[in-house]
Amino acid sequence: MSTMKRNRDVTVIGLGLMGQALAGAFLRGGYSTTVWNRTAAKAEHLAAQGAKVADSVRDAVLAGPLVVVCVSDYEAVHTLLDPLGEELDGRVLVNLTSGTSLGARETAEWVTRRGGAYLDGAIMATPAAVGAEAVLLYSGPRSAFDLHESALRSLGAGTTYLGDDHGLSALYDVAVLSLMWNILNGFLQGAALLGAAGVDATAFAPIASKGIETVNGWVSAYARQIDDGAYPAVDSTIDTHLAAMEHLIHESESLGVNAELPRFIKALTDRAVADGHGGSGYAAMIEQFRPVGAVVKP
Ligand code: FVH
Repeated sequence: MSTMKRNRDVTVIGLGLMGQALAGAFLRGGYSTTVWNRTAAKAEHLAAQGAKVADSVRDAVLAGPLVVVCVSDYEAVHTLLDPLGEELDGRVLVNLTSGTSLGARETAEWVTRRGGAYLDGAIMATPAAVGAEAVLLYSGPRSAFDLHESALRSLGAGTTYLGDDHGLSALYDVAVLSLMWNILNGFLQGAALLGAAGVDATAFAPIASKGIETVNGWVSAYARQIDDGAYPAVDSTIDTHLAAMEHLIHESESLGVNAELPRFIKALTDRAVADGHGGSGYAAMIEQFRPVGAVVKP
């Protein structure tokens, strides 16, 4: 691998909603920004802001030492980059396309074989937050992150390096998506229940926010219990939770609200009780989510 150089030239490949926001943030940060997109028209307003528009993916990659790609999926990433060879030698490729940890690790091997360094990234924000408060996660070689840290920081105040394992960004990404959908579905279940009694979702919203804050306050202590593999019932036992879940199911059923989600949660909880965790704290439910036969750190 050639010596990696740092300068103020950056490339952005993929100018969808997110790619345009990324390129705009680099331009505002004073970086000389080269862009390329399959549909060339999407580069026009960036060109008006000072971006250089490359004629090909190859020219875009050759324009600088830091190449950021953000397209729909990994298939598109490979469609664009597989025809390249030595052009990646000595460059850092940062892939901000959403995908899986396996895809990230395979792409890392592919880039490394061509003499480049690979950082996988996850954007935990909408385009409007890019260049401002956005959280962006990176994983891959520390040296590659360090080399381009200041450029990457111009994309978001929440820029975070996770570690050498290229798969970590994608894993954190899906972990946070899981969190988001579980919280949102809980809110929607609650809004449907109250809606059945004529209560507007806007009336529920402040109480829902307080409930989310309360749960937020439990996360650190539960994380410690999960890492320790011991789940003392500091606040409430799983048996107590189970009784409340039954109220939720009965209310939902009697009001004609969809009860599939609470029934599923109760089914998991029944299994935890059957495994002997009725008297444990809620963090013991982790055992219903771990892969079967997972080895827990001592
Ligand atoms: N937008 C968001 O809020 C989320 C936030 C979290 C992370 N995501 C991920 O970012 C990736 C890109 O998302 P996007 O919002 O920019 O998506 P689009 O606006 O739909 O733009 C898609 C770009 O991908 C290009 N593209 C797709 N397929 C190909 C292909 N086969 N060859 C070349 N380019 C391709 C597309 O090109 P064009 O249609 O304009 O010609 C756009 O540049 C994504 O992984 C999100 O999960 C965003």
